[in-house]
Amino acid sequence: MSATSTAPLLSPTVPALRSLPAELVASYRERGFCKIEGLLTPEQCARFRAESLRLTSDVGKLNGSAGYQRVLTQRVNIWRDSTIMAELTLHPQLCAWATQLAGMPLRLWHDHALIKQPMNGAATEFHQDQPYWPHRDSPQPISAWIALQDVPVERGCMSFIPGTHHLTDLRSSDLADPTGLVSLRPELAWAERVTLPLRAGDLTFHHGRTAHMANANATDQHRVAHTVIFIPRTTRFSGGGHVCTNGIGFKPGEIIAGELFPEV
Ligand SMILES: O=C(O)CCC(=O)C(=O)O
Repeated sequence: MSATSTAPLLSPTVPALRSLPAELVASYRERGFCKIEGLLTPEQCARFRAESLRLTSDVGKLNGSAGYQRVLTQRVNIWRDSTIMAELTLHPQLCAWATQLAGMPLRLWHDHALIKQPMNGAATEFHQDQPYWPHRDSPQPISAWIALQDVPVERGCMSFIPGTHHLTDLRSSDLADPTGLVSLRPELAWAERVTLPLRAGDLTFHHGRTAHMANANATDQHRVAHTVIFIPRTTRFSGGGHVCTNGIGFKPGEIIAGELFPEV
């Protein structure tokens, strides 16, 4: 740069990215989850919440078994249908934190709106995420779960079982079945559980193998969460079926890549 040139000014509306403290990263790697406060302002939450509810208002009529619909109203890859939700899914600070925690370059796997209807009466039972996915060579998948309104325990916040991301041999369990994960590993019935209520705009990150659940929503308001799932750029297609890869034509062993799975 010449002595007379000026450095470009950062737009005042784009805050500089913040790094996470080393202790928090170490704790995430050891326990498989962490909580971070203050990703979004109340105004941003209100905008994303309204868009999420708008785009999920007819989802219940479209898909899912009755049992599953009671647990969650979900819309996968909402970022592809809404530039507003894409702003959240590809939020630079969110992507930077995910990359720092995973410790490797990532791409988007998918996002979803995850809504619990008022008084839905059904918890999302303990499960690991990775067994549902058609992936291999994917050592550090990481999910962000962002609260778009206050989520106290009684509105369906998340709980995690520390250290379960080290369990690599489990199969998928039914997230409407309270005995599902425990039937695979009975000792998990006695494991420590960490429950993390969140204020609007706060989030948790969890490893794709960390066992987690969310309580039923016992309030008269929707519980609106937005989740974003990132996978290492090394992740290969295993050949299994999944709504995000069905029909794309990946061959088993091929790296999952392309504009539907952007690098972040
Ligand atoms: O929001 C929920 O009820 C469950 C979320 C979940 O299982 C996940 O984000 O992986």
